[in-house]
Amino acid sequence: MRDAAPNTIYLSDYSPFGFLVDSVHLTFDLAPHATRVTSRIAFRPNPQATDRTFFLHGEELKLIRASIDGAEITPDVTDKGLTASVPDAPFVWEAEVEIDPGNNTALEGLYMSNGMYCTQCEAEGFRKITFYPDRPDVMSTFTVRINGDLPVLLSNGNPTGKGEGWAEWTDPWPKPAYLFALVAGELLAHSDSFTTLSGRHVDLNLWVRPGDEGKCAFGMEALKRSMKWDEDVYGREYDLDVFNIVAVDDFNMGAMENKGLNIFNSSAVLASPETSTDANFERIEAIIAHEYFHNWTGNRITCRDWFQLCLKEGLTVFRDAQFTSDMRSAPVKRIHDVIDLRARQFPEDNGPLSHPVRPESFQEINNFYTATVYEKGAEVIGMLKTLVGDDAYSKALDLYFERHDGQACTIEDWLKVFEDTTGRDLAQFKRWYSQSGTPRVKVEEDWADGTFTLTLSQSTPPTPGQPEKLPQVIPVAVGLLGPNGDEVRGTEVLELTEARQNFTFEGLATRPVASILRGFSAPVILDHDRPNAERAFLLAHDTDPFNRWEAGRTLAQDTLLRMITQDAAPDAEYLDGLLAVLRDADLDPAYRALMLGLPTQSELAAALHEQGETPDPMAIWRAVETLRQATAQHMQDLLPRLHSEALVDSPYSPDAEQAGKRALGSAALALTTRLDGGAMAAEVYAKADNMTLQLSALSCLLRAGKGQSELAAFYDQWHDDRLVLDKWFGLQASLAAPDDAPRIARTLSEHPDFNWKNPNRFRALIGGLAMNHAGFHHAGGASYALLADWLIRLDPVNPQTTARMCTAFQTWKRYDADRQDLIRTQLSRIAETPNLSRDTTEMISRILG
Ligand code: TYR
Repeated sequence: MRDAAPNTIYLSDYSPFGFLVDSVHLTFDLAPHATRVTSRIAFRPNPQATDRTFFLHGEELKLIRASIDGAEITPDVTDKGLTASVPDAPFVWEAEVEIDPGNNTALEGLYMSNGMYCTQCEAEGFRKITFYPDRPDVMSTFTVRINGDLPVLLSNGNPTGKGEGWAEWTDPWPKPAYLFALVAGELLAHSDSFTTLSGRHVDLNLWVRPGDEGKCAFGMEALKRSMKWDEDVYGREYDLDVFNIVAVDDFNMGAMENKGLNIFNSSAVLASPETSTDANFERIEAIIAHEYFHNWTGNRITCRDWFQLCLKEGLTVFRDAQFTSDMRSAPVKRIHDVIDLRARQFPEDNGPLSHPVRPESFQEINNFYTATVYEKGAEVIGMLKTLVGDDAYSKALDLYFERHDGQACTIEDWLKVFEDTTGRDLAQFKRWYSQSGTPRVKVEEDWADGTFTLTLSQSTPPTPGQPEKLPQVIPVAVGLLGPNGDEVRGTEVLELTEARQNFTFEGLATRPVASILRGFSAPVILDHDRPNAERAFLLAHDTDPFNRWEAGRTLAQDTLLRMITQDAAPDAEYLDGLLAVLRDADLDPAYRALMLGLPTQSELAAALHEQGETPDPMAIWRAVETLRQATAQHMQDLLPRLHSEALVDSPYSPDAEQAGKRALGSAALALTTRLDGGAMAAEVYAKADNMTLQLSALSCLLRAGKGQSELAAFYDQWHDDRLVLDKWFGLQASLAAPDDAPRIARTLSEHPDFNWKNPNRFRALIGGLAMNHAGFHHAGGASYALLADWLIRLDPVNPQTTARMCTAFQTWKRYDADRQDLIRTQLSRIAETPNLSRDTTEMISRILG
């Protein structure tokens, strides 16, 4: 579908660049407001291309001079780049430009953070550094000389020269410009080394600002574990003599996989027991692994164009999830991922921002670093692996690395290695990449004469630009349980390929209970109308840990929906089933903690909307409160035992075992707080010697409407630690009672520590409010207005973070007419702001629909 937007870029318009780049030499003369960048680039005509227009991207650059083969030229420069006439033979392009990193608040290109120079080039930031064909299919080797009066000067590749006030780096591996990086500053290294499978010695450094040295050890260990794991599991070795990681405070995303020089948001790498929670440690380990794994899936093999983003991101998320499963608990990791998918990807896929895993058009690529591209992209790979089997998956990956090393590839290339290794036709499977929306799978059961029949039907609702959907290949993992809970049929993968299909199981003595979509074998919404007694049975007996958890989740959701719509009382089957699971000391504490979780209020709103009801955020909030209270009462006698099982008496370690105990302890503390008014939480807070306990106790108190003195003490203790202070902002906004939330958030936004230009701080407060479902949807619309005020204010400073935060409005059409009016007013107000960025313009217009 072609829309009218003039800046829209289409996958179908792809054509290769007219020239190849043989080498790039860059010289940086660093100065905060007048950095000079000199480039010498060897071009040659691309025999594969027909269009020989010589266009180089370039934005916000002051051109000082340009030459071709040594002869000065005057190119045609616009605000997007330049064109010049060039020889029909190899030639050398030279240019000198001036840029202003000190005033670069968008954090794309070369910018400054606390006196340190750093870069962010994915997706299209390199064009803010110098004129260049800034597209991922143009790959070259880079040599970089940095002149600057700073002790640490870093770029990609290996160090090849160094002196007073300068350093030179050479990256022997051809790469696209989005993987370029430069860092300069007063930094300290936490150093270590790793010897690869074939004996290459690699120096590892984690560079941080003075004062942060004590927060590096965990990240370094995680890096070494990642390097080893990629050798063991994928046979992938590191390919340079050094691997540098730099922590930076001002960063739009989590981290960036620049070749040999990963740049991390400090929140995604710095960790200590006193300042980081168990969840922070786990996330850091996963992000370190993710960026490291990109060295093969992203860097050695990159994307032909940005429509193929899932080629590197979906695969790398899948790989980091495998890593976490191996390092920690596989079922717990799977449940976490499904919770996250439902919280972030499902709302996207079922609202105005829905887009395919491989989008077909965009205006601003930064708006497509989404949960769909990343997380659904990873789910698609998981399904592929389930369908072809583990061995075939390994063979296909080996072929992928062998066939495509050094290339910029497409999803077609990716699927072809699977077709070539397995002989399987993946044409229908490919729809997972092109169709947007979450498929619904309806389950019907039949039992006659020893034969159990499952009828599965699939349908996907219309999404923007895609009114009609075709059936997809959906792997549905199924197991059957007998009446005493024994598994009478082990897990089998049914392949649902048609709109409606029957699957039969013969020779059964009694009617089984089916456990369907085990391990969440496909990212779909299951519609299975079955008695709660069966769900309770699965909660007690399912041998598949994911589905056992899911049975509890479904019961919880069902009772909450009936409490909301029919004023029903909390369901006894749910409460009894939960109690039995929590009592089972043989079950992993982390798993039991997950069992105590509930669907989010936003998920409940989606479920109501799906049933044709208009969700009332306050009614949802009250139902959740009531159910938590009933759960606390029901578990009253068990809580002391849970607290003692959760005790950790050895020194703090972020490992899965200890973290699991603390998770159970926190979940139990939340329930205890509902019974003792916060006495125990205050005690835990006072004694806490790590951030996990401190934060969980503080959360319990705030949720109970208490904890003001603890909150003040927390600020006094931590106001100098920017990452902990983010937690202080986030907690208050996300946990405020619905009626207080808009006022608390507004007051915090006037706090002197609300450095709103720092993306972490902005996200902590404004994102925290957006996560507070009933507070955000407060009836008067005060939170909507506050969010819009801040989006309008941030947009000229940092379009990327602004555009991403607009997603808080994406579910607006679920709600009542009054709320829709209030939100529409705010969306229009943003849309009408003069000079709104391309990023935010695109997001708002898609959300408005
Ligand atoms: N490629 C990064 C990753 O590992 C994400 C990223 C994307 C970071 C764009 C920054 C950015 O501007 O997922």
